[in-house]
Amino acid sequence: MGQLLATLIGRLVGPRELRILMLGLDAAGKTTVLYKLKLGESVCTIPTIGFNVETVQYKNINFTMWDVGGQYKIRALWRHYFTGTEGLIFVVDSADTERIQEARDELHTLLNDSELAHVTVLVLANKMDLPQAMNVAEITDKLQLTSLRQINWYIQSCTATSGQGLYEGLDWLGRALQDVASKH
Ligand SMILES: Nc1nc2c(ncn2[C@@H]2O[C@H](COP(=O)(O)OP(=O)(O)OP(=O)(O)O)[C@@H](O)[C@H]2O)c(=O)[nH]1
Ligand SMILES: [Mg+2]
Repeated sequence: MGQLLATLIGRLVGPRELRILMLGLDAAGKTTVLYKLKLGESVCTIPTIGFNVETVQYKNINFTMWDVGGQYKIRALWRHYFTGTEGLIFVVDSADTERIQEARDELHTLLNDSELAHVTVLVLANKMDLPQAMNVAEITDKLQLTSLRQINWYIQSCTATSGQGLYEGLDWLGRALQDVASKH
């Protein structure tokens, strides 16, 4: 009986579980984001072939983050990770002006998929430490975020290598998904 009560209470106040999918073009910084959050360190990455998955606990939420490789040839694999996704973190290299349209196309294609149509989206405008980085307004415009009328989205500038901006992004995502949960 005591154990049952403990389990029930644990369920009520225990950490919330959220399944997060992290996508974006190759070299946007997804794996750097993941391990900066997990380890608090900027790790030396190699291009991801396949995926990394880690659980990041922050403010009573367990974010299970799936970081899937973004190289063109393996983007077809992204859809295998859609099921059950509550939040999408779309990572963009803010300094890559040449590929921002490609990033826009990939994001809009993702959100046209019925499995992701109701997902909550955090765009991480990464690599803000680079001098040529576009600002948030410019990236919002280039990604055509304001055309996503059915989607609850937010754009956060960040630098994955230093960690600047990452927890602000998680704060928004946690709150936005809390609102979704409380409506059901
Ligand atoms: N200057 C700068 N470089 C960064 C930042 N974040 C990541 N990088 C670098 O960008 C390169 C690619 O980072 P990854 O994290 O491997 O990129 P990815 O999105 O996981 O790439 P794929 O696995 O190929 O999809 C690495 O050399 C990182 O060190 C940042 O905020 N600033
Ligand atoms: Mg990677």
